[in-house]
Order: sequence, then C-alpha cells, then structure tokens
Amino acid sequence: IQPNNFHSLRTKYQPELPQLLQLDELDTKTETIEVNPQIREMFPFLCKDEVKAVTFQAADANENTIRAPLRIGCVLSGGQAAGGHNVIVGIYEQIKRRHPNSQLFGFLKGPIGIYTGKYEELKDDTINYFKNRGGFDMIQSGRHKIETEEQFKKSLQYCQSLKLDGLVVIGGDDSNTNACLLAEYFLKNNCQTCVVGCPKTIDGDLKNEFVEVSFGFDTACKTYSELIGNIMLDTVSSKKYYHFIRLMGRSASHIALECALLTRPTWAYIGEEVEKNKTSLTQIVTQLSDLIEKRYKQNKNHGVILVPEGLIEFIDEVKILIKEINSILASNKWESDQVFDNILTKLTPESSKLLQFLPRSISDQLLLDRDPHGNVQVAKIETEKLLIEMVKAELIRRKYAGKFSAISHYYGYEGRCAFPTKFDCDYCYSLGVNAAILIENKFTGVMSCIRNLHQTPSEWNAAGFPLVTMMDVETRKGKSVPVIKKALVDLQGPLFKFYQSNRDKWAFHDYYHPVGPIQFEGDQVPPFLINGKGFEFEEV
Ligand code: FBP
Repeated sequence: IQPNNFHSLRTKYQPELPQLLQLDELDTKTETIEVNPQIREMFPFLCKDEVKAVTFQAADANENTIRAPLRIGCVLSGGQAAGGHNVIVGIYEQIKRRHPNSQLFGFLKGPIGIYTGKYEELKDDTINYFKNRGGFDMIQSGRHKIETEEQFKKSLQYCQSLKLDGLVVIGGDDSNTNACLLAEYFLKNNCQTCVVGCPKTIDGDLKNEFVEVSFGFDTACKTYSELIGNIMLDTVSSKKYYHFIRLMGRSASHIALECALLTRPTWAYIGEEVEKNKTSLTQIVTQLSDLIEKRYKQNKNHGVILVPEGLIEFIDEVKILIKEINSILASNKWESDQVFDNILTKLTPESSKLLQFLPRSISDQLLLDRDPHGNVQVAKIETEKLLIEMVKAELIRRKYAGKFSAISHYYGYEGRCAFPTKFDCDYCYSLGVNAAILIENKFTGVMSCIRNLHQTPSEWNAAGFPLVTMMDVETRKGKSVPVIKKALVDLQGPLFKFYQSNRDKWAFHDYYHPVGPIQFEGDQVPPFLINGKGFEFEEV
C-alpha cells in the first residue's frame, strides 16, 4: 500500500516516552506480591521462589558496561487494536539503541507463526513504514492458541533455534494466559527465552490493579464517537429517524459506556447492568417503547440508542440459551442446515421457545461456530436489528400514534485499525520499549505495564507485573484452568455512576455532544476508562 500524505506525516511523529524509559542506565527494584495458591500449583517454575513485580529507577551511567546485541521475537495475537505496530516499533528502536546488531523477528499470522516457525526479520524500512500506523498488517495476527504438547515443543524449538532472548506476546486476556503458560514451559525446559506480554484489546476488558487500560481502546472509542456524533447531528437536523448503533466489544460494555460519556446519546445499554437487574428481552423492549412514546409526546420522533454488542449475552434468558447451545454443540456435529432443528429437540422447553421466538436470522447467528477460545461470535449477531424489530412490533401492539422509523448501524471493525490516537501511539511505543527492557533484565512471565496514564507521557511509570498474579482458576470444558479474568464495567465505579445520574436528562433533552474527528496535536484527553482519574466531568 502506498503511503498517503497523512500516513507520511504520521510516520514522522516520534512517540513520547516516560522520563525513566529515556534513561540509558536503569536499576530494577522488585517487590514480592501475592499469588493465588491454586495458581502457584499450576505454575511451579514461575512460582518456585517469591513472585515479584519489577519497577525501575535511574542508575549511574557506567561507561564500562558492555552490551550484547539482543534477539527478540514478537507476535500479534487476536483481534486488531490500533497501536500494535508501535509496540513493535518501540521494541525495535529500544534494542537498536542498546546495540546496533540487535535483531527483531516478527512471527507471522499470530501464535501459529511461533509453532510453525514462520517469521520475518524486521528491519528499518518495515519499522519506519508502519510507525504510528493502524492495523496489524506488518506481521498479521491470528486467533490460534498454543495448546498441545507438540505446539509447545515446536514453539520452544523455534525460539531456541533463533536464539531469542525474549518473546513479546501482544494480546488480550486469553493470549496473555497463553503467554504465561509458554513462559512456564520454557522455564521447565531450561529455555533462555523470556516471555513478556503486552495488554491489547479494543474491548478494554484486560484491566486490573496492574493494567490501567489495554491499548486500542482509546482509538476505537474515539473513532466510534466521531461517527455517533455525526449521526446525532444528522438526526437532530432531520428529526425523523431513530438510530440503533451496535458497538463492538465482545463481553464488557466499556466501549458503549465510554462512547456514551463522550457523546451523550438518547440511551445506552450497559450489559453488566442488564445482567445485574436480570432485565429480560421483553423488559428491554418495553423500556425502549416507553421512551419512544414519551419522546413522541414531546414532539420528538428521533433518537440515538447505543447497544453494546455483548448485550445479547447479558440478557438472562439468552445467556441460558447460549450456554445450552454451547454444551449441545460441544458434543454433537450436524450438517449446517440441520443444526437448528436438531438443537431444538435438545434444548430445555424455555430455551427452545426462545430460539423459535427470535427472528430466524438472529437464531442462526446464535448457532454460528464458536471462536478457538469458545466465545460466541457476538460481532456477527445483529442485536440492533433484533431490538428494532421487537420495538416495532410492540409499538404496533400499543397502537402508537407517532412515527417510528429506525435505522441500524454497526460500528466495529472500522475502529480497530484506525490511525492510533496520540495516546495509543505513545502508550504502545512505551509498552514496547518497556518490554525490551524487561527482557534485557531477564524477567519472564511478566506483563509490560505503563501506568499513571492520566498524566502526560513523561510522567508515566513503567513496570513488569507477573502474569500469575492476574490469574484466577475457572472450570472450562470440565477442567480447572488458569485464566486472566475479563474486567467488566464496574457498576459502583465513577464512570457508570456518572452516566446513571445523567441519562434520564439525556434521554429527553437531546444533549448530544458531537466530538469530531481524532486530533493528533494539542491537548489530548486519555480514555475515561482509566477510572475517571484526573477528570472533571462536565455536568450538563
Ligand atoms: P480481542 O479480544 O482479540 O482483542 O478481539 C476483540 C474483538 O474485536 C471483539 O470486540 C469482537 O467481538 C471480536 O474481536 C471480533 O472477532 P473477529 O475479528 O474474529 O471477527
């Protein structure tokens, strides 16, 4: 692809680093942290001694230090998220600063590239081209897992034959769980390759006391919010359409909440609240129909409704239905045209009734193949259309006197590969630099973490936190397995509370707030998801 003017301009931007990471000499400082005893048992090598977190501090410059070239491998895992290229650029520029003969290898098409030994050495021309650019096309990504003994063995062989000092796994919760298993396997087999994770996912659900936000979230929310704002201006001009906008974000509703705070829609569903209140599909349709009727009495036949793509899985009866379908599909195989009829015979009466009640297009989408991690592909379930159809039917039943003309939208893939915001450019570059430093200092099984993100980049902190401290034990397919838990929207947190206390106003008074396109210069507002730290919410 030829660079366009904007791309050429962005490649010239040198991302900002935290002050500490700009120094030539760093001392490491470690601190013991608690690990769940069950997890300790599952990772005996990583947890052999005390498990420690690492931070850095300035050290005296030492001209006699002899530095050896570093050899690092990297892999992009799972769905695209803006900024992934900058993690790689950060690793590359850091290891070249340490020694000009250092080398970086990109494993191709995700984890499968590691255990099949498909890689490419990354050099100046590639790195310079992809700097500050969206997408994962430099080395591509994939959703494969390293699962079987053979795959672990092969991964070790390829890392050893490349004499890698380290492997950086750039991925979400599942990929970082996999990274931790790989780190354990390498230690057990005396392999010198350290494994370091980097927190990626637009969904924002890889978040815990160590990770403030995953990269790509900021760019995705700001991209969607620009589009939502444009729709708002259109609808408030024509005053004739209800826009139902489904937003990507597989499970958690962080994206929907962040976009709601940025744009102030007529209404936004938050899946976690729907789950907590056990709100049924019928209740959602009743609420929406009430809202539309009330607005009609104010002479308003327009609105913007945000629907998180994970909503469908949070609705109690649908959740039960999906669980039943998952377990039936796990033990049965049918020709695709026979799945629907066969499943109906095996579901409980309530779930069978629901599956038949849903429009056929939606029930077919619920029956689609699961991804390699067993997730329902909510990105392919058109919940926004389902709601429109059901609300339409309900309004007809109520003999609604107003006009209900609805348009559906899905904002998903367009937010994952946009040019990364300045925040994501700097954040990802810092994550990459930090990952390289962790490897140089021989830390393994840790996540590269950049914190204090509500401040300007020079004030950010860098750390390495052991992946085992982020894990819980879950039962999957009847087996106890370690997993990094997804962070859902905190219904007691400041962001949801702010939305909750404002939404009734926004529902009836059109406080639409079009944010416009992403700006790359001037003041930057980091994502609200960093727990609202440092932000004054503007009451309207
Ligand atoms: P990751 O968790 O791998 O970052 O991917 C997240 C996501 O973008 C979800 O928001 C979405 O539901 C899903 O990927 C779509 O997956 P696919 O790219 O396989 O269609």
